[in-house]
Amino acid sequence: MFGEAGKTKFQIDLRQHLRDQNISGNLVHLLCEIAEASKYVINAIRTGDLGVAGTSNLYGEEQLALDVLSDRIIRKRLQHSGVVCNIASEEMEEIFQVSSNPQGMFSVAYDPLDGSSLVDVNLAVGTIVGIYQGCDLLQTGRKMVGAVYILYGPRVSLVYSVGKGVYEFTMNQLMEFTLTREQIRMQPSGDIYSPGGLRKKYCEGNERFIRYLEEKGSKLRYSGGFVPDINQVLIKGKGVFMYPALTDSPNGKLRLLFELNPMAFLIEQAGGAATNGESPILDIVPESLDQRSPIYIGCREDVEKAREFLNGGC
Ligand code: AHM
Ligand code: MG
Repeated sequence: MFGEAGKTKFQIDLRQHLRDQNISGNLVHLLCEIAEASKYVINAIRTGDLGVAGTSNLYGEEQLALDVLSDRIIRKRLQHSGVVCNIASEEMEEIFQVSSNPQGMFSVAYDPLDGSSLVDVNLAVGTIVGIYQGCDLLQTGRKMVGAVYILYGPRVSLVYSVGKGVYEFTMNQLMEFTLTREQIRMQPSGDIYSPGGLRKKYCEGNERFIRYLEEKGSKLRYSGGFVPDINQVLIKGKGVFMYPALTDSPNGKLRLLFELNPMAFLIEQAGGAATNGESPILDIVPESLDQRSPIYIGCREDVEKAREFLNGGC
């Protein structure tokens, strides 16, 4: 029999851990609400219809696409959390203002189910969340007070930072998140690379960076899911992920608010770096909700090398 005092660090659950972190009760509450929402998202992924929106289930009822359903699950939690004023999601065209809480303490930008096109082939997907103080969402990522991702893989893990290092929790059989890694740190450079986009559309600088990585012995590790690909780089502590500018999309594919800023926040907190090729991702001032940017993210020295190869342009 173990009482609370007899718990090892691997039995500490998310709420208890957050309470021990000396952060505001409201932020603890918000992070726990996000974690709760993810339990419904993983349930939807595991049991939901694989069809697209508009298809019917066994009973002839219309099904929602998983990304739409995940968006609703998370938005509802945030909306009723009592601490959020503005919500932006990759699935919504405009900011959702929480009318019951116009002076709320936080605003949240999230991608409810990144990589949703991988669900039909049963590959890992994830939720990505960035948290800002106050009601302004168009701030630099540097101003975030917290970032979280949840990876729905063979296991479900939650990685978060509130600017005090990076922690990983893993869902147990009781669907509780228990602490599995603390103060995750990245090496200065690594031997994994994860390159998004079509290679024939790379610019010369990016192509030379890829050749540099291959020559130094880096292995290609790309799943096509941003969350699992970043998780691999972060947890192994080595490597670099990129989604570069392409000849027909100079801003790449991934979105600053919903995808890049939260990941850049987490990777920087672990001692890594993230750039668009010129400046840190976290220093980009967003002009619109759906702004995209190229990204090079991972070990500090590898990201710096990317910047050298791109030399201010792509
Ligand atoms: P999504 O937001 O529509 O799911 O797209 C984002 C996904 C990322 O998970 C992944 O890094 C990228 O798109 C992969 O794109 P590509 O197939 O062009 O390499
Ligand atoms: Mg996405």
